[in-house]
Amino acid sequence: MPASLCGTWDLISSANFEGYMIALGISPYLRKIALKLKLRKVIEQQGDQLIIKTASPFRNYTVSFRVGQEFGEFTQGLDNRHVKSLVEWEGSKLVCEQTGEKKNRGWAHWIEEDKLHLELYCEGEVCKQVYKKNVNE
Ligand code: ECB
Repeated sequence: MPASLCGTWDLISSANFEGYMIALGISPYLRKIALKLKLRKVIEQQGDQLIIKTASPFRNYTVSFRVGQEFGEFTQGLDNRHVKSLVEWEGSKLVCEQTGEKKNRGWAHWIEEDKLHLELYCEGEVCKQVYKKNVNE
């Protein structure tokens, strides 16, 4: 059983977020704002059902899905695209494939040394983020 992703997690490091956003076609203006955000993940899980909230003072984004079941995702407030998403456990990694206009797009979450790790990828660009558990929330 993989370590639980559940809880409130605050961003402590981010690499190549810029490259990922460029691959998604985000404007320079929005990229500049996004790069400065203190992102937070709030993850809830009940069996195969997960909710991942990405929160920031600027915008929030929530995705809710069942592991193993493809769903239509609209990335509202991000790049505003419609994709078909499928999330599956690959060992201890929770891996999402987002099929649509952008090739090789998706993300993966896993726990390593009590930290929540995230890779966001799109068309060859990989953004790597690490989150620390916030025990006060
Ligand atoms: C929701 C806070 C970010 C708002 C950034 C605003 C403008 C920039 C527009 C697009 C940037 C592209 C992605 C933003 C990065 C993080 C948001 C969620 C990324 C994601 O797919 O998270 C997954 C995995 O945790 C769950 O949705």
